[in-house]
Amino acid sequence: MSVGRLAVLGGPPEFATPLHVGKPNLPNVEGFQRRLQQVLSSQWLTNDGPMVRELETAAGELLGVRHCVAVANATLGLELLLRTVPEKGEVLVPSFTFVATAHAISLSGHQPVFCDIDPATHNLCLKAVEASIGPRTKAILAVHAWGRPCLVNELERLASERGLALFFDSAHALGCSYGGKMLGRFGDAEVFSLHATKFVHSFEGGLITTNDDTLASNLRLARNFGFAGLDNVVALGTNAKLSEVHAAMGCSNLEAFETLRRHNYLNMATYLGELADIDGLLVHDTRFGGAGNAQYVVVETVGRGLDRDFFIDALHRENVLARRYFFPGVHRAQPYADTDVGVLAETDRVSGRVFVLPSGLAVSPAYATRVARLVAEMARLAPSAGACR
Ligand code: T4K
Repeated sequence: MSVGRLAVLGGPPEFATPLHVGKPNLPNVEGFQRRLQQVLSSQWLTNDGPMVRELETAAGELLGVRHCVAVANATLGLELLLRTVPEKGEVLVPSFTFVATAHAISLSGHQPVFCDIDPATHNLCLKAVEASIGPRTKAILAVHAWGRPCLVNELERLASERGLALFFDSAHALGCSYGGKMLGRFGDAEVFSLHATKFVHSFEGGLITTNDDTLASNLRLARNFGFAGLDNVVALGTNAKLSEVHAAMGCSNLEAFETLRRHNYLNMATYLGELADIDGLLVHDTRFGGAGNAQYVVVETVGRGLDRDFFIDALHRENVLARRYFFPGVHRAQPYADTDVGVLAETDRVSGRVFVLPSGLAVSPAYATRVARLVAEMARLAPSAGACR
């Protein structure tokens, strides 16, 4: 299989219809339709209904964690969690993340303090975190970027020594593991996203997981206006509930977890097989030796001065809608850009180098091969196309 003349050189696009990053997986439509019928027949549509409970139980069992609190989305889940930190102050967080991570901190009344990342892993740099701890620091919110587990043990030790809360933004990390144990049980709590673009989704949705009984019951109150009974409001709360239809989709997709992961692994192997030896490009193996879910295919321009934006432009012309996650780094987005966030040299470097390729059920290994060959051809042509810095 060889690629034709690249669209950037005037050829026709390789794909007739757009290939998205994050096209929703729909592995179990029958299961969803059956559950949808159940929801409609029951006329119980939201407010901690049976489908939400089924989702919480199934996810809790998969992750091996005592409490799983379903919420409307991961952003609200993070916000609710951060609101449980009693005193307002600073929360240490990477800037190399989706903007929701920092916004949740701000919306909960805290202030994000951005720490640089380790360029090899794209996760928080432990030294940077240590150096950023000050008298106003209340918590660390670490992100498992691309589902690659952070330095969990080290962060737990640091947080406990310094009396800080430790939360993980595990939005990317459903089904990923650390030290042979599924993520979900670490720190004080973790938050997973079930957004439509995620590996396992519920249209919109999120899961907060924790082994802390008190925290879990406070979060249940907080997601439902603080109601402890029909007329009994015992805490400040909001509406962060997941509806039954959303939960029905979540349950159906969770049943297909292994199928989805296997498919992502196959695509990842295909991409690596085609691109592992391309000079100047690094493909991150997001299977992480079996600890990852491989939902993101992350490529980095690391040599020959290859220009990441050339790949983005050239791929888009082929109808491959590759993404620049997480460009330009949250510290360069509003409302943070106008504040003094210090120097985040690695974040700036990495966010200027990464592009993400499509995977998931919408992409067969044959499609992945074609996409990879386009990328390889682009890398070959880049110097003559003036796409090297
Ligand atoms: N923390 C981290 C580290 C995160 O990455 C995220 C979310 C969060 C927290 C917050 O989680 P949630 O509150 O969302 O549960 C997407 C997602 O919207 C976002 O959830 C995700 N991270 C982020 C990494 O990616 P974008 O900017 O890619 O745009 P979006 O959602 O419009 O979708 C991208 C492409 O997917 C579109 O071009 C078309 C395709 N698509 C999308 C949808 C929604 C479809 O084909 N069908 C669809 O239904 O944000």
